[in-house]
Amino acid sequence: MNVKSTHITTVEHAVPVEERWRKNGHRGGVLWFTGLSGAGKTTLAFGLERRLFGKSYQVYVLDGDNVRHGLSSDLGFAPEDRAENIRRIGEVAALFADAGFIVLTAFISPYRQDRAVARRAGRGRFHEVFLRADLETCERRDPKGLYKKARAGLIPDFTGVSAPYEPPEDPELVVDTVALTVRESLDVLEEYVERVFTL
Ligand code: ADX
Repeated sequence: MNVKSTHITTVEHAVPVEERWRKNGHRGGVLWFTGLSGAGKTTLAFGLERRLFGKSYQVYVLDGDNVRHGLSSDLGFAPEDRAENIRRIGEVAALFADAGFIVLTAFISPYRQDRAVARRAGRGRFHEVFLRADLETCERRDPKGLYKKARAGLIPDFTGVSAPYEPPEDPELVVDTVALTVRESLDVLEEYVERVFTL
């Protein structure tokens, strides 16, 4: 990663991350959801946040549509814009993880290279979760009516229609959201969180 500034240093935090973990009762880290639009990223991220919050976890969701209204409001969907979007989210998620949080990110993040950048930012606390659902199913779900618009030629660079989705090659977790109900998917995710973020 290129750093434009010169004459900058890095300072140590006064509170070591392990102390934050002890206070929270769990480790921090990033659960990075990736998958097609309609695969279930938003539903499962917010559903998992609700469940974990109820169990006193420090947890927060970063969601594509929300972040694109603020942090990434200057970006569109061309490959270089998506790369910058994912780079920013990767850095923000890593900061949240450093602050002791379990961060759930819900972005299509269709390019392997961009996800690799986010993984590096997460420095060993990055867990890639592939929400697997075939295009046909996602298109049938079409929760926002966007596939219909994309097929009508109204949305350029639409993932799965006129832009690619590169599935993860070696994700930490795969959730098949076609075979599983929302509740079953949340059970799998909750179990994973309890396994990897326990002190
Ligand atoms: S990403 O590719 O950069 O990771 P991100 O998750 O932030 O995408 O945004 C995806 C959301 O933006 C979709 O859920 C959809 O609501 C909306 N969207 C608008 N245009 C597009 C497009 N061309 N391709 C994909 N999603 C789009």
